[in-house]
Amino acid sequence: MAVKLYQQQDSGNCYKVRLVLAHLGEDFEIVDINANDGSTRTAEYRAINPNGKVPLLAFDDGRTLAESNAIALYLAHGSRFLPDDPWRLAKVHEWLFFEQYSHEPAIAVRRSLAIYPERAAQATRERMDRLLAAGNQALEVMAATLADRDWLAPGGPTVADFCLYAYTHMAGEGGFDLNPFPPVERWLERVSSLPGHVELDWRPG
Ligand SMILES: N[C@@H](CCC(=O)N[C@@H](CS)C(=O)NCC(=O)O)C(=O)O
Repeated sequence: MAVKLYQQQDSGNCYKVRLVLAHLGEDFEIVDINANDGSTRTAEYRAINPNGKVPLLAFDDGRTLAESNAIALYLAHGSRFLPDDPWRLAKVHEWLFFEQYSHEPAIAVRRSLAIYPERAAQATRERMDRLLAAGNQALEVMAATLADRDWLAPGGPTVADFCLYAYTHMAGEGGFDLNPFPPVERWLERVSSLPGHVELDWRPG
């Protein structure tokens, strides 16, 4: 079934989906849409995603799926990147929920405040300090797990690694220093060395 990915190239949430699709070897069509200039908030776009955000996966039978981590879980269903075993699967979910509540809101948001000129006015010193502390705490949690195993969820690489890789590998753009977290640096190297890996293919100008 043909699938379209509505996305913005520099968004880590969208990169997660491209990364999962690349590992699965699935074809897809890209529809670029600017998430910074209001294009995701038009009535036309809200008709397919009422939440007005990217990424969005759209199938040719009219079905749509939003939320990057839900998309990753759906795409990876039945593949080697999503365990059947209930415990290992629960650990994948644990990391994906962590990513959305404790990681992305700090690391991705600080990055967007740092790199998008249109968001600069919102980057107050107090907010940036708070996001730095919260992001470092998330990195500490990852480092503690990765100190004694290779992948976030036990048993091998899963969508948890792909989804957490996205904003962790661009944390430097948000002013985060990964040097104090060697297990995280080694894990980034491991994820990017997997066969089938694709780069973000965008750098701040
Ligand atoms: N929880 C969502 C977050 C998606 C999200 O925040 N997307 C941003 C781009 S990274 C967006 O579309 N922003 C446009 C807007 O909120 O108007 C996910 O994981 O997919």
